Amino acid sequence: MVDPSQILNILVLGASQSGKSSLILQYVHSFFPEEYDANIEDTYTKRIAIKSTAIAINLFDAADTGEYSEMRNQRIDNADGIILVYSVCSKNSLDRLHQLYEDITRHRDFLPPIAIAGTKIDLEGEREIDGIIGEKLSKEINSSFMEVSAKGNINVNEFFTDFAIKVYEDKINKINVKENEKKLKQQQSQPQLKMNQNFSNTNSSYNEPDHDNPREKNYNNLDNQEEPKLDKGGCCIIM
Ligand SMILES: Nc1nc2c(ncn2[C@@H]2O[C@H](COP(=O)(O)OP(=O)(O)OP(=O)(O)O)[C@@H](O)[C@H]2O)c(=O)[nH]1
Ligand SMILES: [Mg+2]
Repeated sequence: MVDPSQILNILVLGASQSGKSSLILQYVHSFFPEEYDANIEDTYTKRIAIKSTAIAINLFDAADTGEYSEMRNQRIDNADGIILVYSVCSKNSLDRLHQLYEDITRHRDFLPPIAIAGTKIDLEGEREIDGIIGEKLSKEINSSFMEVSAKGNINVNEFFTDFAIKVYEDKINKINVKENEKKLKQQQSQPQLKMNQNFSNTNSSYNEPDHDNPREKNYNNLDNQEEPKLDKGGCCIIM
């Protein structure tokens, strides 16, 4: 069975035409599509090694119709990490990013790791958003941040790899916390069981041993063969 920590489900959200699909395709297939393919929803898998462990990263490329989507909400629920993309050449795409972030916080009580990508930095002459603005936003929402370009293949690998490591560590932590909680519950239920046993023992009436009774003789013989078990509370040792 595959260890669940070895699969990272990462949701990629952002305004239409912000550059989500191009970014994912550059990372997964080292390819920049010259033709614009609108609103294609797809899942891409990239396999990498993190700390010598083989990890499969599933990237969900979510089309942004701007409308309510039950599917998107489910993906927000199930995501181990979320990437928010805006284009540095589009103020509208940054506004949309704010809305998407609000949708996420409304939907999930505990946020997964989030990373912001400001893309299309190869189009420096068309820039509408300064890098400091993206940086500031990422600090406000406690996310990672990098400016990238799918077309120029700038920072793409670094952006995804750094984030995957963060998501992986977060997932391992969550799994460990769950396992510890499970162990604690088991430990808490065990003394309860012992107490119940002790309670029933103290309630039972004690009879003088009848040494002529063959069943009791048998017990005595067994006792003699074994070391007395002193740690079993509530029992009396028959000498
Ligand atoms: N110059 C430049 N153009 C880019 C870059 N990334 C994407 N584009 C262009 O921006 C347009 C939209 O890119 P997509 O990757 O399709 O954007 P998207 O966010 O997937 O769009 P939807 O699927 O409609 O939501 C396309 O024409 C791309 O060629 C980039 O890094 N630099
Ligand atoms: Mg797309």
